[in-house]
Amino acid sequence: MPKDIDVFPDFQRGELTFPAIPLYQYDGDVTSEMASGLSRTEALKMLEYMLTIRNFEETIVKLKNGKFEPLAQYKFIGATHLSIGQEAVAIGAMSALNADDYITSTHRGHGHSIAKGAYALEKASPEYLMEFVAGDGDPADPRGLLDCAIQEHLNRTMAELFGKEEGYCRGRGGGMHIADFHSGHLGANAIVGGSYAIAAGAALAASKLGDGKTCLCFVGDGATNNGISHEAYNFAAMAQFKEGCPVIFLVENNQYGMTGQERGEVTGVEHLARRGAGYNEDNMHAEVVNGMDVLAVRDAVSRAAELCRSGEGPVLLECMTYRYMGHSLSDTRETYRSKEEEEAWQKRDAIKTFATALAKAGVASKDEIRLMRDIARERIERATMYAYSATDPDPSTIYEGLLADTTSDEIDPKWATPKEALHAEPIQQNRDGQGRILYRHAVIEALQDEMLRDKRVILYGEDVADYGGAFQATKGLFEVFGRERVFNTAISEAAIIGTAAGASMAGLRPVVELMYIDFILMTMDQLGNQAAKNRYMFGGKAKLPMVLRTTIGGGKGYAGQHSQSLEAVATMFPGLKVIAPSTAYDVKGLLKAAIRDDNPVVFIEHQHCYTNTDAVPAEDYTIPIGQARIGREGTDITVVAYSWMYYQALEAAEMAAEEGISVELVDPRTLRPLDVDMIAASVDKTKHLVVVQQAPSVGCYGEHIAYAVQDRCFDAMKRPARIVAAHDVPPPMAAPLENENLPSPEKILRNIKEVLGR
Ligand SMILES: Cc1ncc(C[n+]2csc(CCOP(=O)(O)OP(=O)(O)O)c2C)c(N)n1
Ligand SMILES: [Mg+2]
Repeated sequence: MPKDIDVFPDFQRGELTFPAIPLYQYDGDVTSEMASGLSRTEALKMLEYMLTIRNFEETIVKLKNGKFEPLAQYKFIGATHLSIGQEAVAIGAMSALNADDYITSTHRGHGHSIAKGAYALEKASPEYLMEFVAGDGDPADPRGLLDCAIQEHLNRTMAELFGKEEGYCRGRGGGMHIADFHSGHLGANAIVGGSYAIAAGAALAASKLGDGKTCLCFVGDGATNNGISHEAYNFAAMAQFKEGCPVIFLVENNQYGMTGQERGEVTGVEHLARRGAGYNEDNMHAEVVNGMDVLAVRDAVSRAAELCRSGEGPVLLECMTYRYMGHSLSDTRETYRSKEEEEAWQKRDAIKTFATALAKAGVASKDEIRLMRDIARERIERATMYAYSATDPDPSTIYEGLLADTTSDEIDPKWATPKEALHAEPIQQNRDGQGRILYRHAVIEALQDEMLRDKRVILYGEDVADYGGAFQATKGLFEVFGRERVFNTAISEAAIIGTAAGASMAGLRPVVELMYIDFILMTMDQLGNQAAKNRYMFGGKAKLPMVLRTTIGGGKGYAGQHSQSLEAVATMFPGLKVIAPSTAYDVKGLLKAAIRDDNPVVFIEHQHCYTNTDAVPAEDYTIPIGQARIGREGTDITVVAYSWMYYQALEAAEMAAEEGISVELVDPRTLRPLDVDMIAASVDKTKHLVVVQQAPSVGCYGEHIAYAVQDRCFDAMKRPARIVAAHDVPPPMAAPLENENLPSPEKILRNIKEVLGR
């Protein structure tokens, strides 16, 4: 049915106009805020935590320079991106969010982490605090208990910077990758702009789950020019999200990327907030905020969170601030900025001005402020000594935290999709007399089963909705589940994967589609640096139950950019599982297992297999990820082939049989983790190995299979393994060239015979 969106313009003369973007509109102060509800305690907390962040960062400077006296000899390794000068942004923003709202952060994120954790603890229950301090506090003394919890929070933060087991991420992440899932901190990101889509995805999850949460995405000014910012802004602003996408993009504009300046140098705009006008009719509610005024930031973020909660997100805030130190401690700043400029900003120092305002309003005396400074110093000293004497991770635990060993096989019935939520009767696949259906229908059946079973499973990607996907492998699901669960995205491959990663960290189980695996190269940061790493880097604490479905093509004259077999681009990342089934039976069982797995899975379908048929039980079944299957038993040689190449190898095996050669054909089905045991057992028996794959020979996954098996079976093998691959060229278009390029049954047979010396 055609969409009901009218795309025919009226061609009338006119002009496009945009609502104005407010600049520095806040005109409150301590007195006015207190008159409208800010308590004295809250006001003092803001100063206390700004002082805590400042002292934390100054301690890193001292540690690095050998000037932290108790540890003068200590060698502080790791990055030193400090946020001295920017404290009002972190504190203003976090004081405005709810305890369970999400944030994502940046390489300059110590302040964000301290602020988020502290405010989450401020708002936590005594039971939670007792658990957080592992029984160290006294529930009868709430102030003491909170103090204890704040100290514990600072200890864990500092311990992470020291790379210790007690750190928030067990020393796997360090200062640039702190995450704290207790407090909704979904992780700092050392890839500039890397968290844009993660944040939009977490907000998508909050909106779909209806849990009322908002996600605030801290990004630097430099990050706003990275491609993912555009994709994420657009994703969050899509008109089809009738409930809005509750994400606040907070640009912490400290005036410099590393040394490049957004204003006047590397962009053409005065204010990055202006970009909001490009994404939706209300400019994403963009505004420019004085980031040196903690109350102005608090006001702006409170309003932004309110907009998000009332279904009007996303929001874009640009907070003007300044980093006093260099980009890192190795940057002396002299080549790109003047002392006068630094002094001008320091005159507006957020801590000094807020302390003065508190004193002037009679909220805190000078002595009280001095005392707060001392308390901050003492807390950070304790945290530093704690971190120093905390435990170094044991090298034998290096794999801990890489993959989750859990699934959603057993789920609470509350997650089942209620019948009333369906927009149409579920699809029944037509089976022939032998129970066979198409490979593409097995995809649909698996998706539908899992979506019925668990309403956290949603499906999105390019053209997957009304059109049913470029290869019709999602056909009908939009009609059954509606736009809430099945929707089209813009052509934004990086955002598709990044949002899926973020959504999976925030409670959804998204399945997303990339039309061709060739387009995976558009997503490398989101797949390789974010989805693959976010569990390990954050100490094994995150779960990312997401599935990226994609397809391999080839053999259709589509040439270099639509015919590649790029599975090795996914298998190279620890933290991902990769599946490439050849039969419809395996598609159904493995796709269901992938959706239930709590790890990110890349699920590779093959365009040539979509119309193959196979007996596929209509009942629910899963196939364990990581188990190969013997497709044909044999005794002379083992051939390993997956995806479409399985069929080329099968034909070769049949031809070989006519020449008296008995081939054992193994389909690994899962590439990562690879079932080396089954392949090795076969090779121990046959003593010969040929690996077949569609990708070119250099840097291919077949090299890994050959290596892993030879490493186990060297003594049993009579000849080295042979890889039958495409030529080392991009896929050509012309049929004679493409035919020459793809491994054919004849070519496979020739190699089998060579390996056997026949
Ligand atoms: C994708 C990417 N490109 C470059 C870098 C190197 N780098 C680290 S921080 C930084 C500057 C980032 O500027 P901004 O986003 O304004 O954040 P700020 O450092 O000012 O807090 C650069 C270029 C990186 N980490 N990631
Ligand atoms: Mg910057």
